[in-house]
Amino acid sequence: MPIRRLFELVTEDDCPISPYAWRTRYALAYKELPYERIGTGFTEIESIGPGTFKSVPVLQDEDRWIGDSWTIAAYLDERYSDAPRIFSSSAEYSAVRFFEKWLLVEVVSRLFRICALDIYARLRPADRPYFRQTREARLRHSLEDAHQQRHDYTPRLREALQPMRLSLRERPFVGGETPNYADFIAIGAFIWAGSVASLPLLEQDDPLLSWVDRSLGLYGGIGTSLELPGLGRG
Ligand SMILES: N[C@@H](CCC(=O)N[C@@H](CS)C(=O)NCC(=O)O)C(=O)O
Repeated sequence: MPIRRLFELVTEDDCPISPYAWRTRYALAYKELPYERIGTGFTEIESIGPGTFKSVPVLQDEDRWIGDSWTIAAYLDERYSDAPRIFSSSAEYSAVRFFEKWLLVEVVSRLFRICALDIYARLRPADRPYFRQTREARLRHSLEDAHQQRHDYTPRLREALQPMRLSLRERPFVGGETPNYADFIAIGAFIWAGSVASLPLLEQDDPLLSWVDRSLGLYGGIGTSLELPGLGRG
Protein backbone atom coordinates (compact mmCIF):
# COMPACT_ATOMS: atom_id res chain seq x y z
CA MET A 1 0.00 0.00 0.00
CA PRO A 2 1.33 3.47 -0.84
CA ILE A 3 2.44 5.69 2.02
CA ARG A 4 -0.38 8.15 2.52
CA ARG A 5 -0.68 9.88 5.86
CA LEU A 6 -2.98 12.63 7.07
CA PHE A 7 -1.70 14.80 9.92
CA GLU A 8 -4.59 16.25 11.86
CA LEU A 9 -5.18 18.07 15.12
CA VAL A 10 -6.32 15.95 18.05
CA THR A 11 -7.41 16.48 21.63
CA GLU A 12 -5.76 14.94 24.67
CA ASP A 13 -7.89 11.79 24.15
CA ASP A 14 -7.07 11.60 20.41
CA CYS A 15 -10.37 13.04 19.20
CA PRO A 16 -9.82 14.60 15.74
CA ILE A 17 -11.16 18.14 15.98
CA SER A 18 -9.77 20.16 13.12
CA PRO A 19 -12.65 21.32 10.89
CA TYR A 20 -10.14 21.67 8.06
CA ALA A 21 -8.79 18.14 8.49
CA TRP A 22 -12.34 16.79 8.50
CA ARG A 23 -13.04 18.20 5.06
CA THR A 24 -9.85 16.51 3.84
CA ARG A 25 -10.96 13.23 5.40
CA TYR A 26 -14.22 13.53 3.48
CA ALA A 27 -12.35 14.35 0.26
CA LEU A 28 -10.12 11.28 0.67
CA ALA A 29 -13.14 9.08 1.41
CA TYR A 30 -14.99 10.49 -1.61
CA LYS A 31 -12.04 9.56 -3.81
CA GLU A 32 -11.74 6.19 -2.04
CA LEU A 33 -8.11 6.80 -1.13
CA PRO A 34 -7.02 4.93 2.01
CA TYR A 35 -4.65 6.67 4.44
CA GLU A 36 -3.19 6.49 7.89
CA ARG A 37 -4.14 9.26 10.30
CA ILE A 38 -1.54 10.84 12.52
CA GLY A 39 -2.79 12.88 15.46
CA THR A 40 -0.80 15.99 16.23
CA GLY A 41 -0.93 18.94 18.62
CA PHE A 42 -0.70 22.66 17.81
CA THR A 43 2.81 22.75 19.23
CA GLU A 44 4.01 19.88 17.02
CA ILE A 45 2.88 21.25 13.65
CA GLU A 46 6.26 22.76 12.85
CA SER A 47 7.94 19.37 13.19
CA ILE A 48 5.74 17.70 10.54
CA GLY A 49 7.63 16.55 7.40
CA PRO A 50 9.94 19.20 6.00
CA GLY A 51 9.17 21.52 8.94
CA THR A 52 7.60 24.30 6.90
CA PHE A 53 3.94 23.85 7.82
CA LYS A 54 2.08 26.27 10.05
CA SER A 55 -1.30 24.53 10.10
CA VAL A 56 -2.98 21.17 9.64
CA PRO A 57 -4.19 19.27 7.72
CA VAL A 58 -0.99 18.12 6.08
CA LEU A 59 -1.05 15.22 3.65
CA GLN A 60 1.97 13.06 2.95
CA ASP A 61 1.47 11.17 -0.31
CA GLU A 62 4.58 9.04 -0.94
CA ASP A 63 7.33 11.66 -1.23
CA ARG A 64 4.97 14.65 -1.61
CA TRP A 65 4.05 16.84 1.36
CA ILE A 66 0.99 19.05 0.90
CA GLY A 67 -0.50 21.53 3.37
CA ASP A 68 -3.74 23.56 3.32
CA SER A 69 -7.09 21.86 2.77
CA TRP A 70 -7.79 23.63 -0.54
CA THR A 71 -4.33 22.83 -1.91
CA ILE A 72 -4.79 19.22 -0.85
CA ALA A 73 -8.19 19.03 -2.61
CA ALA A 74 -6.70 20.46 -5.82
CA TYR A 75 -3.74 18.09 -5.55
CA LEU A 76 -6.04 15.08 -5.13
CA ASP A 77 -8.03 16.03 -8.23
CA GLU A 78 -4.86 16.44 -10.26
CA ARG A 79 -2.98 13.39 -8.96
CA TYR A 80 -5.99 11.04 -8.86
CA SER A 81 -7.82 12.19 -11.96
CA ASP A 82 -9.34 8.73 -12.53
CA ALA A 83 -11.28 8.96 -9.27
CA PRO A 84 -14.40 11.18 -9.18
CA ARG A 85 -13.42 14.84 -9.21
CA ILE A 86 -13.90 16.97 -6.09
CA PHE A 87 -14.45 20.02 -8.31
CA SER A 88 -16.11 19.37 -11.63
CA SER A 89 -15.61 22.93 -12.95
CA SER A 90 -14.09 26.25 -12.01
CA ALA A 91 -17.64 27.56 -11.50
CA GLU A 92 -18.25 24.90 -8.86
CA TYR A 93 -14.90 25.72 -7.26
CA SER A 94 -15.81 29.43 -7.05
CA ALA A 95 -19.27 28.74 -5.64
CA VAL A 96 -17.78 26.51 -2.94
CA ARG A 97 -15.13 29.16 -2.12
CA PHE A 98 -17.96 31.63 -1.62
CA PHE A 99 -19.83 29.14 0.57
CA GLU A 100 -16.73 28.70 2.74
CA LYS A 101 -16.39 32.46 3.26
CA TRP A 102 -20.07 32.72 4.18
CA LEU A 103 -19.75 29.82 6.59
CA LEU A 104 -16.61 31.27 8.21
CA VAL A 105 -18.07 34.72 8.76
CA GLU A 106 -21.58 33.74 9.79
CA VAL A 107 -21.24 30.31 11.37
CA VAL A 108 -17.70 29.21 12.23
CA SER A 109 -16.89 32.48 14.01
CA ARG A 110 -19.94 31.95 16.26
CA LEU A 111 -19.24 28.26 16.78
CA PHE A 112 -15.74 29.23 17.83
CA ARG A 113 -16.93 31.76 20.42
CA ILE A 114 -19.40 29.26 21.82
CA CYS A 115 -16.86 26.42 22.01
CA ALA A 116 -13.52 28.16 22.69
CA LEU A 117 -13.25 27.16 26.35
CA ASP A 118 -14.63 23.68 25.63
CA ILE A 119 -11.88 23.20 23.01
CA TYR A 120 -9.23 24.47 25.42
CA ALA A 121 -10.30 22.01 28.10
CA ARG A 122 -9.98 19.07 25.68
CA LEU A 123 -6.55 19.97 24.27
CA ARG A 124 -3.31 18.28 25.17
CA PRO A 125 -1.81 20.15 28.16
CA ALA A 126 1.22 21.16 26.03
CA ASP A 127 -1.10 22.92 23.56
CA ARG A 128 -3.20 24.84 26.06
CA PRO A 129 -0.99 27.91 26.72
CA TYR A 130 -0.49 28.43 22.96
CA PHE A 131 -4.20 28.07 22.29
CA ARG A 132 -5.14 30.47 25.10
CA GLN A 133 -2.66 33.11 23.96
CA THR A 134 -3.48 33.02 20.25
CA ARG A 135 -7.24 32.57 20.59
CA GLU A 136 -7.75 35.20 23.28
CA ALA A 137 -5.97 37.67 20.99
CA ARG A 138 -8.36 36.67 18.20
CA LEU A 139 -11.47 36.83 20.39
CA ARG A 140 -10.38 40.01 22.16
CA HIS A 141 -11.79 38.33 25.27
CA SER A 142 -10.61 35.72 27.71
CA LEU A 143 -11.77 32.19 26.95
CA GLU A 144 -13.79 32.34 30.17
CA ASP A 145 -15.59 35.57 29.12
CA ALA A 146 -16.45 34.04 25.75
CA HIS A 147 -17.77 30.98 27.57
CA GLN A 148 -20.01 33.14 29.73
CA GLN A 149 -21.43 34.88 26.66
CA ARG A 150 -22.08 31.68 24.74
CA HIS A 151 -25.78 31.66 25.56
CA ASP A 152 -26.10 35.00 23.73
CA TYR A 153 -24.30 33.61 20.69
CA THR A 154 -26.29 30.40 20.34
CA PRO A 155 -29.54 32.02 19.07
CA ARG A 156 -27.48 34.15 16.65
CA LEU A 157 -25.74 31.03 15.38
CA ARG A 158 -29.05 29.25 14.79
CA GLU A 159 -30.46 32.27 12.98
CA ALA A 160 -27.35 32.61 10.80
CA LEU A 161 -27.83 29.05 9.54
CA GLN A 162 -31.16 29.88 7.86
CA PRO A 163 -29.73 30.09 4.28
CA MET A 164 -28.44 26.54 4.70
CA ARG A 165 -31.82 25.35 5.98
CA LEU A 166 -33.60 26.96 3.04
CA SER A 167 -31.22 25.41 0.55
CA LEU A 168 -31.53 21.96 2.18
CA ARG A 169 -35.30 22.20 1.95
CA GLU A 170 -34.90 21.91 -1.82
CA ARG A 171 -32.12 19.33 -2.07
CA PRO A 172 -30.58 16.73 0.27
CA PHE A 173 -27.08 18.27 0.16
CA VAL A 174 -25.60 21.73 -0.24
CA GLY A 175 -24.02 20.32 -3.40
CA GLY A 176 -27.40 19.17 -4.75
CA GLU A 177 -28.59 15.57 -5.12
CA THR A 178 -25.14 14.39 -4.04
CA PRO A 179 -22.69 16.03 -1.62
CA ASN A 180 -19.86 18.23 -2.80
CA TYR A 181 -16.94 19.98 -1.10
CA ALA A 182 -19.31 22.58 0.40
CA ASP A 183 -20.95 19.76 2.38
CA PHE A 184 -17.51 18.50 3.44
CA ILE A 185 -16.59 22.00 4.66
CA ALA A 186 -19.81 22.43 6.60
CA ILE A 187 -19.92 18.97 8.16
CA GLY A 188 -16.25 19.43 9.17
CA ALA A 189 -17.27 22.52 11.12
CA PHE A 190 -20.22 20.75 12.74
CA ILE A 191 -18.11 17.74 13.71
CA TRP A 192 -15.42 20.00 15.20
CA ALA A 193 -17.84 22.02 17.30
CA GLY A 194 -20.22 19.13 17.97
CA SER A 195 -17.37 17.02 19.42
CA VAL A 196 -16.58 19.54 22.13
CA ALA A 197 -19.61 21.79 22.74
CA SER A 198 -21.06 21.58 26.22
CA LEU A 199 -24.43 23.01 25.17
CA PRO A 200 -26.81 22.06 22.33
CA LEU A 201 -25.69 23.95 19.24
CA LEU A 202 -28.98 23.34 17.40
CA GLU A 203 -32.56 22.87 18.58
CA GLN A 204 -33.47 19.18 18.70
CA ASP A 205 -36.00 19.58 15.89
CA ASP A 206 -33.74 21.65 13.64
CA PRO A 207 -34.11 20.27 10.09
CA LEU A 208 -30.35 20.74 9.68
CA LEU A 209 -29.88 17.67 11.85
CA SER A 210 -31.16 15.40 9.07
CA TRP A 211 -28.45 16.79 6.81
CA VAL A 212 -25.91 16.22 9.65
CA ASP A 213 -27.01 12.57 9.87
CA ARG A 214 -26.93 12.15 6.09
CA SER A 215 -23.42 13.59 5.99
CA LEU A 216 -22.15 11.49 8.91
CA GLY A 217 -23.49 8.42 7.12
CA LEU A 218 -21.60 9.03 3.86
CA TYR A 219 -18.82 6.73 2.65
CA GLY A 220 -19.70 3.76 4.79
CA GLY A 221 -20.63 5.84 7.83
CA ILE A 222 -17.51 8.01 8.09
CA GLY A 223 -18.91 9.87 11.10
CA THR A 224 -21.59 7.60 12.53
CA SER A 225 -19.54 6.38 15.50
CA LEU A 226 -18.44 9.86 16.56
CA GLU A 227 -19.49 11.29 19.88
CA LEU A 228 -21.03 14.67 19.14
CA PRO A 229 -22.60 15.86 22.38
CA GLY A 230 -23.10 19.37 20.98
CA LEU A 231 -25.39 17.90 18.34
CA GLY A 232 -27.08 15.34 20.59
CA ARG A 233 -25.38 12.54 18.66
CA GLY A 234 -23.34 9.56 19.97
N1 LIG B 1 -6.03 27.48 5.34
C1 LIG B 1 -5.79 26.31 6.15
C2 LIG B 1 -6.24 26.58 7.57
C3 LIG B 1 -6.04 25.38 8.48
C4 LIG B 1 -6.09 25.75 9.95
O1 LIG B 1 -6.30 26.91 10.33
N2 LIG B 1 -5.88 24.74 10.79
C5 LIG B 1 -5.79 24.97 12.22
C6 LIG B 1 -6.33 23.77 12.97
S1 LIG B 1 -8.07 23.71 12.82
C7 LIG B 1 -4.32 25.05 12.59
O2 LIG B 1 -3.55 24.18 12.22
N3 LIG B 1 -3.92 26.10 13.27
C8 LIG B 1 -2.56 26.26 13.63
C9 LIG B 1 -2.37 27.34 14.66
O3 LIG B 1 -3.34 27.95 15.09
O4 LIG B 1 -1.22 27.52 15.06
C10 LIG B 1 -6.50 25.10 5.52
O5 LIG B 1 -7.49 25.32 4.80
O6 LIG B 1 -6.05 23.97 5.70
